[in-house]
Amino acid sequence: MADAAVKEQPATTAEVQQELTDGFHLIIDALKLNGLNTIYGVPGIPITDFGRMAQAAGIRVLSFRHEQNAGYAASIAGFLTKKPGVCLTVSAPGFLNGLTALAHATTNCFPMILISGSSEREIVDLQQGDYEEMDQLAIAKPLCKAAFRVLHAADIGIGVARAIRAAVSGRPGGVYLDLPAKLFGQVMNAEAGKKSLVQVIDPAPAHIPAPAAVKRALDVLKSAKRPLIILGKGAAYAQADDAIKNFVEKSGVPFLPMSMAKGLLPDTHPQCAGAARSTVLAQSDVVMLIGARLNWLLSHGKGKAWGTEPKKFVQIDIEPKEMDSNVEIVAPVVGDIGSCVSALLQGMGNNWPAAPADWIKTVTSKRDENVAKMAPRLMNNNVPMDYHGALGVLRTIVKERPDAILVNEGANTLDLARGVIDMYQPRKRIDVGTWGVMGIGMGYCIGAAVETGKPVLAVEGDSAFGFSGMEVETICRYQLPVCVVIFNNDGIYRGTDVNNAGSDPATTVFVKGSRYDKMMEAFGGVGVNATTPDELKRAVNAAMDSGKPTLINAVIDPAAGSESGRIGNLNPQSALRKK
Ligand SMILES: Cc1ncc(C[n+]2csc(CCOP(=O)(O)OP(=O)(O)O)c2C)c(N)n1
Ligand SMILES: [Mg+2]
Repeated sequence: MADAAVKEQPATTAEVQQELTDGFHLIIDALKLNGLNTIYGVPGIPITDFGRMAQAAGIRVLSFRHEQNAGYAASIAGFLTKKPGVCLTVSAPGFLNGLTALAHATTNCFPMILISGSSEREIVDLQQGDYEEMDQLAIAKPLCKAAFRVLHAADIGIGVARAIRAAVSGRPGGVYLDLPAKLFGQVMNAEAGKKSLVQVIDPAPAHIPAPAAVKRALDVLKSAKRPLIILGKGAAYAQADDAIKNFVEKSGVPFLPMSMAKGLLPDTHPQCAGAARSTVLAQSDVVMLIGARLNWLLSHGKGKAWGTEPKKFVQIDIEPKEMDSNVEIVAPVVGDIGSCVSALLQGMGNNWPAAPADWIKTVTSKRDENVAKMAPRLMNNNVPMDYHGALGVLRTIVKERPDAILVNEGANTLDLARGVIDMYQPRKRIDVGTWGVMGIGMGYCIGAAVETGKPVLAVEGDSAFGFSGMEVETICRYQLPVCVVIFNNDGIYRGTDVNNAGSDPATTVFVKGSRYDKMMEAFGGVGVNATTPDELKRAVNAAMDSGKPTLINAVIDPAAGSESGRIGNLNPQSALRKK
């Protein structure tokens, strides 16, 4: 105790200060040493000065209106860069606000570090009621991949190093780093401080797959009569774009991209089976999963969607525990996606047989039929607009601007946009992910714009937007090239629900005819109310050309949507209500 008290004494003379460093500076130095040059957060006790000092030291510190949005920005920064995105919050409530995003990062396998200030350990542990008291480390632990607390300035270097390595190595995920208020002001000898810092060497070591596993997987694939490759967002994360493209093309096998894997190969690629999803799931006999999990998004690999024919699954994943999670995996290939796909490619040799022609024909004709069926709907000029009319416009804009990043959330707005808008480049579509969570919108826009410098187009349900809408001020403040299109159908799923039991509105409807565009104008951005496909087209193109923060209120027919978009079947039904 006496020791700590001495350490916490502020230095008194300029001479002494020169020889000392402190927690504030060591954290900044540790982050910078490891190339973590951006922080997303919300200031307050005990991290306000830390944010100021970090900014002064050349770290980009983006200040948000709510920690959850800062956390989502950090999580998507992790996905886009393969470096942990850093979110910084105050104690208890700020920490809890950021925690949703940390859990989201872990669930989606995005590397992220949530750094939260915390209050005095001796008071927290005795539960004596400190300012924003909470045992944050204990609460974070079950929701992230790893959680650490640093108590001594001399341990900051190793603490930050552990956090980085835990976030990015193996299957990436969220890491919590607890920094008690007292740590920031702790002083120590500057030279010793410098020596205590750790530059993480090879933070995400390659996991090379076993040759026997690679051979087994290729043998199964070769034996298939109706093979299918499913690309997941793990494949997009890997940044092994050329190897994946070469492998898929050399195999000749139809591929199905999961939502955030769209664009890894263009959705217009001749082998893309996106528009024949039900056919390929039901009829394939061998399915190779690359960085995709057999979770609910793939109906757990069984049941009606997968048809009645027996299936063999080959799975490529860095996490051995993923194998056999839902169904038997006959050929598990454990390793990082880049190493695995390169090994597969090499193992194919030069005489790999062409994919069975009758199967390719089945898939292609189904796909072409579905695309042709959809085409006239996308060109409709209905007023009020329906989803297809509005999405047809956005589809063309993304085709013309393939390097723009598309952010997408909502129910109908999500499910229909995912199907309609073709992607052409890897990691250009970012959305609700594994949980189907609402609220990622503006955080993702900011994270994507900051990390990539590319223009961002957000396609948002009016409900979805509401979860992070206040961040339009942040977008305006940092002058980010973000165009937000709100599909305003007056509510959740539809704007037509009525409550017959009283005077309150139905639970799924919002104020009719809301003008979200005015929110953007309030902060100096451009607001547009678009009621026709043509108005929408002009407004989005102007926004993408100018790079000015823009919000377009796209007025959609309130009756156009369906309950829960494409996943209405997941709603539990009341037997009583049916009577
Ligand atoms: C954090 C969170 N809360 C609630 C939900 C439930 N939910 C699913 S979609 C949705 C909103 C759908 O409405 P909107 O965004 O307007 O899209 P629309 O179907 O109307 O196009 C909600 C609230 C969720 N997925 N995530
Ligand atoms: Mg809506």
